[in-house]
Amino acid sequence: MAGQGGGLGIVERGLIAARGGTIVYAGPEAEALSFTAPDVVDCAGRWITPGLVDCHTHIVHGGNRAHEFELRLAGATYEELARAGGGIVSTMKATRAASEDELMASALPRVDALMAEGVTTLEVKSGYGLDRVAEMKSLKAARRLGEVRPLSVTTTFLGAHAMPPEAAGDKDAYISSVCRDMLPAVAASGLADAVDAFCDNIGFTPEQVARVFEAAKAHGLPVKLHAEQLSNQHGAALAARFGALSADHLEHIDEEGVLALAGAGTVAVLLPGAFYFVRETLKSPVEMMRRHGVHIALASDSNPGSCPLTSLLLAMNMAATLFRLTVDECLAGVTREAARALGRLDSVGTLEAGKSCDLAIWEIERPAELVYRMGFNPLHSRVWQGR
Ligand code: DI6
Ligand code: FE
Repeated sequence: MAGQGGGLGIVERGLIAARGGTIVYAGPEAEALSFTAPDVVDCAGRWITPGLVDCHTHIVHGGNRAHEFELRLAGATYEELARAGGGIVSTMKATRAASEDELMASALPRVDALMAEGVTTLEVKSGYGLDRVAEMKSLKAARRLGEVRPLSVTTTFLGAHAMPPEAAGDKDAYISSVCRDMLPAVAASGLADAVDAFCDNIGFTPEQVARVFEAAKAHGLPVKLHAEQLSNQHGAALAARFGALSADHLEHIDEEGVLALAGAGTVAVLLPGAFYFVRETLKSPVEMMRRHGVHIALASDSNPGSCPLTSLLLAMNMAATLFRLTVDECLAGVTREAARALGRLDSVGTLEAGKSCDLAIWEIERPAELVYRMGFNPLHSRVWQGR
């Protein structure tokens, strides 16, 4: 995955050496300096990729929304349920009612499912607390996932996700509390690595999002944005203007938005599981993104409402089948590009000296098998920080 230009940078008969959890050599075995290592693992012809990076999840939350799924099967739409006080707000109630321990315990089986398919870096958003106490509780639970599992966790504060009922529909006042109360407390406690918002007709306007982004910048936190998921609010251009790490979803993005992402180097994170699960019909303009040289990442969007998915392998298959991404784009999308979308390309996402020795070792004969199968896990083993 290393190096510029397209392609996967495949190395046959490769060797990876690590010391203290950091890669010191990755390349052809024949070109490696001779060294003695106490632990040599012969991967016996298997394929090694960077450990997978899931750069967009809402995996910490209370409850589930299986009942809303049944209502949707009976004809209700995702947007109607949200407007009727269900949706994110119903998960908010369950999240507020859960303790930090309970939030962590309920997230662990989902995290384990991702890890079983080779995930070594996981982004986790808050956004189901919607007040200072519950947002901080969620972020603490997220941080602790990385303490109880061999996995790197990055956290994102998503206070501007939806309106809590007590805000009584006053979005500007709620955004003020996000900026003046929640975000400073989150930043001061070091609980978030980035700040996100939901810019949409059922979320917040670009003006409201801009206020959140200004506050994030004032606290030295990078930003990312849920943009153009259900409608085109020109959120991608706003994100680009703030130098966002990523703009995510993007089914409704137009060419102006694509150009803005390209110009700013903001990664487009595609979430095919959410597209599938809410039965969206408009697709992201992938060909236009390619033409303008936008970086494309893929993520699970694991969340109880629009995408109860805990498989990056299936996300890749969906991206290929539904969005016509190539195998190379899918694999780069869950490694190098996902790392870029987290601002972590310096430490993960490719197999290069100086990066964390995070590996996924696969029982496959060619990389396309990782994208082609549905519901089959060919992971042989997983290495995180050299272990
Ligand atoms: N868009 C999404 O797809 C998730 N959040 C967002 O802003 C879904 C959140 C949910 O329905 O619980
Ligand atoms: Fe999301």
